Amino acid sequence: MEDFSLPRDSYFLGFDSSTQSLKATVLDSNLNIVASELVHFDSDLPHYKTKDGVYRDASVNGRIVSPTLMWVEALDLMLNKLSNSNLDLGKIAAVSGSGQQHGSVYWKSGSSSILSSLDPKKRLVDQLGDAFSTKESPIWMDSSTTEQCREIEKAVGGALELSQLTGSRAHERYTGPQIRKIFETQPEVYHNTERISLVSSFVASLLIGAYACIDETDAAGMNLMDLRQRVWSDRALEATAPGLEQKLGKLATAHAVAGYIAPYFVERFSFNKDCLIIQWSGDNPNSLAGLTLNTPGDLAISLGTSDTVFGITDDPQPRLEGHVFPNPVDTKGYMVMLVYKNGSLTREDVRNRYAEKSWDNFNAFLQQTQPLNGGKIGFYYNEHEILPPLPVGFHRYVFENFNGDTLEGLAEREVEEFDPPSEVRALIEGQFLSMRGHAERFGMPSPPKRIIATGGASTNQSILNSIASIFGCDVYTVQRPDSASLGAALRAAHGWLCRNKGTFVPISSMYKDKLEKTSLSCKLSATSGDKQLVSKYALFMKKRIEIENRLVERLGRC
Ligand code: ADP
Ligand code: XUL
Repeated sequence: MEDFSLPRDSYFLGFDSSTQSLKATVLDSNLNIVASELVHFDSDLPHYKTKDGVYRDASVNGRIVSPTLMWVEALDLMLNKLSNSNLDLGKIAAVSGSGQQHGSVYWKSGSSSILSSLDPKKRLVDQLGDAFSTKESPIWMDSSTTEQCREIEKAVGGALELSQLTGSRAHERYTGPQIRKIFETQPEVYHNTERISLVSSFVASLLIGAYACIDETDAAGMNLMDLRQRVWSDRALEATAPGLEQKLGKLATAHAVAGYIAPYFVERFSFNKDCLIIQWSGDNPNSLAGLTLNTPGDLAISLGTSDTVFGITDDPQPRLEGHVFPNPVDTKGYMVMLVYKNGSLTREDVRNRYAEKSWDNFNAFLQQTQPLNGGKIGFYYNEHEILPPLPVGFHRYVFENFNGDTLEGLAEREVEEFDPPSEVRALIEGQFLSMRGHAERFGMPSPPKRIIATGGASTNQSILNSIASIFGCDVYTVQRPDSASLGAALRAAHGWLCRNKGTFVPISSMYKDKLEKTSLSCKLSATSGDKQLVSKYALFMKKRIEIENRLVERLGRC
């Protein structure tokens, strides 16, 4: 039998450069976590004055960016933390990482020489201050590019055509529309840019001291790649901006080696010079890897800054809603995903308004209210929502005398406010009923065989219970809620193995038959329970989607 073991006494490091923090997870050769670290942008790097890791630009509607240099300084800080821990960085055989998807970095002409000659006596942040043609990176929360989205869709023959070509219709946060906006509104920035990186390929570039390729999975979040051929699409490139292909560089598969770690890190932090940097990818694709999601009936729900629902399929049907990406851990198949912008930060806001800023109170409210919330339905948007495309605002409705058996003859009434416990339940039921409804409409399994929950809010048992009763299936969690950095560490090991074997090997060969002995194992955290309740929720969900459709007709823009 072929040996797929990893070299003993070696480590595999995975990062996650996300909206609010930079995280790191280190796995040993048995795939057990031996270290983890966190740099929280707002509190560890307060001089950038971000809130939740971002700047919300009050002068331009929907513009949300992050300071590019903050991500660089976070890496400086993280490597200091790791080298001051007990971990021997010299034993790290491979590194990979996750980036928040869609965010982009604009390297100024001439910066490749700065990258290739980093001075190990200085911090990265002190050397890269002049390396970017714009200091602010547009990120996934941005919604300022509606005009560019419509222009791009029109140029390629419509929204559905673009979705079938690239895996998604044009979305405001997607990198293609963001690049087009920079080209249209700041042409000097565009022309002065020699390379555009995603957050994922950006940090990989720092680590190899040269421009890293963009990986095919994260590239599918740009509206620029031909999803089936896995090459830049000429039609999409032309619809976006002139001379773009040379600024993007080449594509690579997620398991490919981006390069060896740059001498800077060998000298400054004592990494081994043979340490491999494996292509970085998006945070959601890496979560899929970290959750070992490989069965088409399984779904993952990630409850981080954004909420996402994703699974895998062999036969994707790109539509106007949802996203299709190449499978990040296999040469075959696809990843399908839905994304909500109003995730954890909106839960925090409702907690702060109605539950005295405490998760304990929030959970007590969930426990003391009944499923179906006495017919109360809420829509809570603190940010312009992606799914459905609705502006900021709260909307509340009540079906009087609702018992969950029938909605025949019942009309909803709009109300100003609920009592605090009902606000909390309306938020949570609303978020997961919307997920269930849209997931079914997108062709995701219903009910799923099981759900694996991850992200910061997956540590909340009351939320997990609600997911189980609304979706009607068991909910599992992994040992730690940061599956994106865990998945990145696992992909680092996978990339190392593929390089060592000289060919692609399935990622599962590393943990087959021993999953339970690794830090990748899942545990049952909430059970599906009452089937009758699941049907009642189906009715409630139908009604919610009807109200949602009316709200979109009245207030939406797509
Ligand atoms: P990201 O990786 O997108 O930056 P995380 O996955 O780290 O986000 O999740 C951070 C979020 O987790 C916080 O914004 C917080 O609201 C949420 N969170 C943490 N603990 C709880 C809890 N007990 N209940 C609900 N949400 C929580
Ligand atoms: C995915 C998306 C978000 C970010 C969050 O399309 O926009 O989930 O990846 O980091």
